[in-house]
Amino acid sequence: VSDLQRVAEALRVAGAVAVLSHESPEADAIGASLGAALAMEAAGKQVGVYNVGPLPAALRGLPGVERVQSVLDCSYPCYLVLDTTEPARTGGLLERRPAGSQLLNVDHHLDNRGFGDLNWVDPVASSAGEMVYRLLLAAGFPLSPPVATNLYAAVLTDTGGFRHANTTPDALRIGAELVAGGAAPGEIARSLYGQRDPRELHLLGLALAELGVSPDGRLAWITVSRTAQAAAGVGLEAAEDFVQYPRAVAGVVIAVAFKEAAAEEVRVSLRSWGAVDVAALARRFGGGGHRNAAGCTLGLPLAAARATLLEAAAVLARA
Ligand SMILES: [Mn+2]
Repeated sequence: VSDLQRVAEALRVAGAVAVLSHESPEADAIGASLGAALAMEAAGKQVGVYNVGPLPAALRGLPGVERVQSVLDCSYPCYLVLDTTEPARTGGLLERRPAGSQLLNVDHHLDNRGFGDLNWVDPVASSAGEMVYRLLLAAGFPLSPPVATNLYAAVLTDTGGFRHANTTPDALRIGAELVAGGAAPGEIARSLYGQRDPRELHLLGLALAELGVSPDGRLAWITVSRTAQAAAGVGLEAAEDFVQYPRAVAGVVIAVAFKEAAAEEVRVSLRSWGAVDVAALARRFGGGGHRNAAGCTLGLPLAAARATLLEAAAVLARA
């Protein structure tokens, strides 16, 4: 019996399930959660969806998103945790989980800690959305258009719009199945990518004005300072995808976005092309992620954080 089948069976027999995912969620966390929740509900279960947030505006078009709650103040016999490497990343949602309840861990991160009573971790899967799709098939839960829409949004986001190296045959096949099941690609793309506030683009402009490139051209970075956030009138939630711009510079193998959250708190997004492993780099600074997309947080002032991280990244970029 595979891990997938064990988790599917646990969900099949559960009467009530809490579905959780990581803090600062993107469409994979929320789309996978809502897809699983709506399908299990259609299969007759009592389901709650929980995330501490904050939910970016781009996710507000996902079907059922109004059901996401930030406080988990009742108990369930079964907890399904999606897209989350370790319990702390739920932002405390699991703290009051009753003894004897079942914890199911479904994730595609290589550095997942295996914290569940049952664990299905598949680092080859493109997204948690893809894993939930396979889970629904295995458990016999129905695929409705709202479920398909959420899961399509999840797969689309984590593959960078079917552009990243994790755009596997399975990701594309499942994408096709989800479209056949009622997901509308044009509407979903607009809902996810066509919701920008002009102030967010102003912040992007300020960040791009400080684009840096290493002398050898292999490393590029941008900085989103608190000064820029104040000037633009929006915070870091607007800057989630800004790292794609230094990554788009010709010849670059590692891209970095430095996002100043507080006087001594800098969130770092890392992206790479090909075999360059930025997850290993992120882990050296207490973070994690995937080979080509990772992140960490440095407890340093902005300038020191940038100097420290860029020094390590430059070595990796030359290798
Ligand atoms: Mn994911």
